Amino acid sequence: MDRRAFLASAGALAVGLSGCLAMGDNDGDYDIGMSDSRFLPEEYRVQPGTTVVWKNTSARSHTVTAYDASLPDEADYFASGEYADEDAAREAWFESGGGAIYSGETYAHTFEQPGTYPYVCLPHESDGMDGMIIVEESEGDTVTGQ
Ligand SMILES: [Cu+2]
Repeated sequence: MDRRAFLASAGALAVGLSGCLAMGDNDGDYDIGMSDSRFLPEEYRVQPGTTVVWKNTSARSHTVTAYDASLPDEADYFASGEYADEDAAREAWFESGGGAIYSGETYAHTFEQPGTYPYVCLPHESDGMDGMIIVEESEGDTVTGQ
């Protein structure tokens, strides 16, 4: 293999690896990254009792705000800033930036009840920055995208 061919294949490998990183494999201190306008990965599967950690890996501020109308029965509401419900979280964000997760900061929530948990980033809702946590009993893989 000549040098040019080697560099080309090494470049392809690097692209492949960064694709994996974008799906949620990372240095281990968080589960879901927040880029400029996306949760990565957007869909994340865990078993009941798992604590999920979001980290703002961008320069912009974000929130993690559950859609409370869509949560499973008996599920705890969750939002960065620990607001009691979605209305309170929205009001706090739009009045004073409440619940902001600044660059480099993390937010964590433990999911006990099986079901699906759609959530959104309030400042980037119109950009489609939303995600889904799926909590289910499983013997298999707990992470999608592998
Ligand atoms: Cu955002």
